[in-house]
Amino acid sequence: MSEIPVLIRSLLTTILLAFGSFIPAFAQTPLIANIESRQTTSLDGKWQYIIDPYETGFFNYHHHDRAMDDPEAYWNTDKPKNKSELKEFGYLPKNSLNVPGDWNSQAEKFLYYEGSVWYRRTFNFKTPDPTKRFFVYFGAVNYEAEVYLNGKKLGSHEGGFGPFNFEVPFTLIHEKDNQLVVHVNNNRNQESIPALETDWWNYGGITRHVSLIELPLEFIQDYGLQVQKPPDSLNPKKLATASLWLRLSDSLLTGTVTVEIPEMHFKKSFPFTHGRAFTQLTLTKDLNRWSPSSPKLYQVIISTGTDRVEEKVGFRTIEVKGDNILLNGSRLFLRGICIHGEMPQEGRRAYSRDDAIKLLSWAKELNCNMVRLAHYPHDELMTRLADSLGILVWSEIPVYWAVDFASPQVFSKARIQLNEMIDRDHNRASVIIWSVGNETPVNQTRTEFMRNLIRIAKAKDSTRLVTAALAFGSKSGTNVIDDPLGEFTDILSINEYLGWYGGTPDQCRETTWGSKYKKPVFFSETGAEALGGYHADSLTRWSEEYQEWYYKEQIAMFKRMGSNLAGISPWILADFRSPRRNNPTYQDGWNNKGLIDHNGRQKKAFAVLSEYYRSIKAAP
Ligand code: GCB
Repeated sequence: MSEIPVLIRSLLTTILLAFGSFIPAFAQTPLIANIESRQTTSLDGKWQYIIDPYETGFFNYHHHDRAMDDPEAYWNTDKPKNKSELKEFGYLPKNSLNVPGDWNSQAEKFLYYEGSVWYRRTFNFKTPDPTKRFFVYFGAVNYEAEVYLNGKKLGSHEGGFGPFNFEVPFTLIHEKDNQLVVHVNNNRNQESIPALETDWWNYGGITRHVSLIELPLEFIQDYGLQVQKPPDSLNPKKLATASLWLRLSDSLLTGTVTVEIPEMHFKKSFPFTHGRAFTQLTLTKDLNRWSPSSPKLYQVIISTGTDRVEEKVGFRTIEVKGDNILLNGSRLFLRGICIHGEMPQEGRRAYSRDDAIKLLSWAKELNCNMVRLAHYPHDELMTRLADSLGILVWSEIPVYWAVDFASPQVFSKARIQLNEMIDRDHNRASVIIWSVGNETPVNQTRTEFMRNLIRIAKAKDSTRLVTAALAFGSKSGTNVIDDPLGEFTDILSINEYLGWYGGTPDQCRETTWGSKYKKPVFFSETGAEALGGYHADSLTRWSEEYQEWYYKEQIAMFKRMGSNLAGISPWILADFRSPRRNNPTYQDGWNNKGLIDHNGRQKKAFAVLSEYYRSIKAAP
């Protein structure tokens, strides 16, 4: 790499060394891609906490902001300087929470808690190396996070499901007893994304993994590798062209980058300038394209003079032609299921690899080739596992129901969450659909808001489909999909509950579906509740038999639609907690539309859907 940035960097390092104690609040730094392939130190485990509903850690008794060095500020040390000093806060091992994990499921006092909690983790570190850069990385914190290390603010982040990282000047890291403090607040708010109303539990806390990343001074920030669309994809035996873009950590950098795909005996070097590069790669004619029936991933190594990342990449194309979705040029029917990021047996947020394995194995058992990860980006472990299991993914941001569509600030929050979702997962072959929201009310302000999100998603990633789930009421008879947002989405995604919210399931028999737009029609939701283990005749609501009947009628309706239907993802794989579900006999704080109940047991409808999917299962 060129000499100038190295000089600038060492100058900066010297300045930081000299003025280490005056380090200002650092802004959030661009997301570092593929932290799995980086040198990291895990900061998971037990974190001590203080519940702070009055925000005493931030404000004094006249509600003035505490100064950074205020000894009563909760980001500063809780150890009194001497035996006379007053301290009215403290972190203790007896008050500990597991990270990753939501707080609600870890102690009874947290179950309904919405508000502010301070987390603190102490750690030791080897002597920090001045020729390295350090970042603290969070998989997700719900909803707001303010991060401090050793009494200095590193930055803040808003949004409960996106990854973020802050740079840590090496002068701030000590060998012993580093104090990482995170203030987390999960209050619901009309100016947030999502806003006040959701049909899921507002699990608070540091819900995903935390790590300290160590990188060279000049490193590979992000890259994207995608095989290009047809005509190649029509003939898998033809040479395939892929495009590769690369962004370095610093916009001043020039140098050479090398990309290798050992299994294809592929190696190419090309220059980068201004910290960026773009090139076309001609890949082997025997390229094995990624699909659910053959989820082939290739090891890809990208290196510069100073940095190297390894990635596993699947090559596939996804596109829409008329009312069909094509994967690698062939028509695809999506045998999907919606999933919340929650483990029903434990009533908690999903966070581990075992959780991801459990959820996606259930989807496999259902004969699915696709999952809709509702209603927010799930843990990266899910999309990475979907890549290796061959499960197509719909990923969504929580622009859910009624957010404040007229507010430019709210739009900017939605845009940030959309960018974070795409930034994290744009190299996942499994992810074929970005969804910019769910069941938003039909009016012009909302349509403009959503349309602008679609524009952003497409500008950022032209290789995937973009959609939004549209609410469709529950009307029997002739239904025409005419939501004006449908003009801008790649596929028409409809949430429909005919026979649950209104009428009985037999209404499906007289119902037909048409559309104002010639685009693939996808039923992104349909479902009925059943309390696991409750049996009665099929006309009895809340029984497993009613749900089973509902699925039979819906499936018969889907079959009648024939090739006019591009797929379905019924609501939902497993029961999940929701404070709006207050029927004391059949719900008691749970939405029981799962095909799997709170005990992990399959309800009768599971077999109905799984048999339907088995009967239509064909490659891909
Ligand atoms: C919907 C929503 C979903 C709800 C579901 C229900 O349309 O998109 O978040 O949980 O209905 O159960 O009513």
